[in-house]
Amino acid sequence: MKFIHIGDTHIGAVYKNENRNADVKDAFNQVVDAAIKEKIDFIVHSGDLFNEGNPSLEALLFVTDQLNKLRLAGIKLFIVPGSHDVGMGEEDSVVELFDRNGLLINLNSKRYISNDDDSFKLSGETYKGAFICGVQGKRSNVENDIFKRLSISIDNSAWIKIFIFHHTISALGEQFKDLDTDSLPKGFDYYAAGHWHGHKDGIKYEKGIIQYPGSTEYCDEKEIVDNPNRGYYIIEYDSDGITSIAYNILKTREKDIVGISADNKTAKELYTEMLSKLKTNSGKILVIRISGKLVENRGSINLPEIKKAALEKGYSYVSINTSKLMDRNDEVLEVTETDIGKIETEFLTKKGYNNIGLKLAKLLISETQNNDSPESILKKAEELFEEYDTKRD
Ligand SMILES: [Mn+2]
Repeated sequence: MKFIHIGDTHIGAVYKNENRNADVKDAFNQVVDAAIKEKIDFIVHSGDLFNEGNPSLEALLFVTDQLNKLRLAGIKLFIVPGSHDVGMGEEDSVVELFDRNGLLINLNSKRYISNDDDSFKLSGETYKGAFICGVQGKRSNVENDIFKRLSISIDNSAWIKIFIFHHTISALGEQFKDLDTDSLPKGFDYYAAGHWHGHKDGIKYEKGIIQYPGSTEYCDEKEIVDNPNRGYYIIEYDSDGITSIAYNILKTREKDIVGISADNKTAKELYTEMLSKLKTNSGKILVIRISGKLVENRGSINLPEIKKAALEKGYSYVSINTSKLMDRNDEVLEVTETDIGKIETEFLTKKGYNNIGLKLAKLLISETQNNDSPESILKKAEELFEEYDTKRD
C-alpha cells in the first residue's frame, strides 16, 4: 500500500499575477496526475487546500475537477482544514463543502468530534490498513488548548496510524512555534504536518516520524528566494508498518534572483543597471532585491516602470524588494540591546518616539503577535490615549 502526503496547496489568489496563480494550480495538478499514474491508495492533505476561506468560483471549480479525477481513479483524499481554509468569522471551512459533496473526507467534520469542557474527543477513519485522524489549524491561540484535552479513539488493529495537523511545532525552532512538539498525541507512526511552507522531514517523535512536505508552490517572495524545492511524500507501508518514504520534487517555474546595490547611485543609474540585467523571453520568475543607499529619495525610483520593462522582456512575474534600500534621508540606527523587547524600546526611542508613542507601538507589536481581537486591541489603545490626554492636561 502507498499514500501521498501533501499540504499547503493554497489554490486561489496567492498572487496578484495570473501566471503565478496558474503555477499554484499546476503544482496541485502535478500531484493529482502522479497519484493516478502511481496508483496511489489514498492522499493525506495537511491543510490549506485553498488560499482563502472564501475562494473564488474559479478556484472552487478547479479543485472540484481535480478531486473528481481522483474519485474516478478510486483515490480518496483525507484532510484537516488549514488556517487559510476557514473564512473570517466562519464556523465551518470550505473543505466541509467538498466533504458533503463526497469529494474528500474532512477529518474535522462534526461527525469525528465531540467536545465537552473536559475533553476533546476525536475519532478517525480506518482505510486500507491505515488509521487516519487529525486536528485542524488554529484560528486563535486559545485553540491549542485542544491538544491538552485531546482524547483519541485509535483503531489499534490498523497496520499504521496517521495523525494530521496544521501547526508549526517547536522542533522547527522555538521562535516559530505555535505548538510544543510534546503536545502532539502519542502512539502514531506518521505525523502528517502542514502550515510550515519549507520542507522538513525526519523529525523523530516517540516511535513515529513527523514530516512537513512544505507548500506545493512558493507562496511569497521569501519562499521563492529561500527554498530550493517544492514537493510531496510517497509513503509505502504493509502489515509490519511503514517500509519507505520518498520525497518527490515538483516542477516549478525557473527563477532569476538579481541583487543590485544602490550605493552612490541616482535613481536613473539604478534603473539603467537593472535593465541591463534583464534577459529576453525567459518566462522565468524575476526577483530584484535592491540594497544600499541611494543618493536621491527612494521615491525617485520608478518601480512600476521597472516591472513593466521586465514583463515586456518576457518574465512571467516580477517582484522588487526594497526592504534593504536606504536613501539620503535615512540614518543607520545602531542598536546595542540583545533582548527583543529592549531592542524595540531602544530602536523606537532612537526614532524619537515619546513615552506614550512607545507604549502604543509596543502594544501594537505585541497584540498583533498575540492574535488578539481587534476590539481588545482597540480597548487597550484607548486606555493609552486616555493616559496621554490626562498627562497633557
Ligand atoms: Mn499554508
